Amino acid sequence: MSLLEIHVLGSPVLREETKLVTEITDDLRQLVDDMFETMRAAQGIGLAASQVGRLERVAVVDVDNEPIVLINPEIIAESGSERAEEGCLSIPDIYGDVDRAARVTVRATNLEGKTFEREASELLGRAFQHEIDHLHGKLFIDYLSFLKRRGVMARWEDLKEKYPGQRRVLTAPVAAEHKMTNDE
Ligand code: K1U
Ligand code: ZN
Repeated sequence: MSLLEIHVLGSPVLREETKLVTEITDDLRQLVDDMFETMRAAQGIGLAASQVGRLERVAVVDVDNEPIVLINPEIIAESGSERAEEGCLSIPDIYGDVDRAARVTVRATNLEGKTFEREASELLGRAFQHEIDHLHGKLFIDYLSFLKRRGVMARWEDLKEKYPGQRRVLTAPVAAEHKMTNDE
């Protein structure tokens, strides 16, 4: 498994429409493994392929220790509305309140090629919507009011200097049992 670089706001790939996956290949399985590793290293609960510079329509989500792979996901039903704060691994240190459907039903394919449907609310439902948006080139800041978005973009002008090449380079978390102590 490898840690992938995460593209940050301003990288054109984040605005691309992803392409339907037509075949589950070893390359796709590797991508999914790497995406889970990258998502965990970044302490996220989801990650879409476009965030790591790939255009396959695939995302991973893990809320409450249940890893979910979403290949060609679509929202087939939604109800209600709920506002909650969101962040994005591609826009570090920026947060904003976003109105989303309170409950969604997602249809997707898993890595075994099986189509499944999953109903979700609360954080899982929000993560599904956030990741599916990524797969269509949409970011949570697109939902903010003109004034809030203007504020976000002004802050990002300073923050973006930390990400040369519009990439965020992660370091693997040090496993607790391998942590160096002063005695070593
Ligand atoms: O796609 C991404 O950028 C990952 C993003 C997804 C997300 C889903 C739902 C709400 C906000 C963001 C994150 O994982 S960033 C924030 C995060 O790690 C987190 C958010 C809420 C609770 C716990 C962690
Ligand atoms: Zn995001």
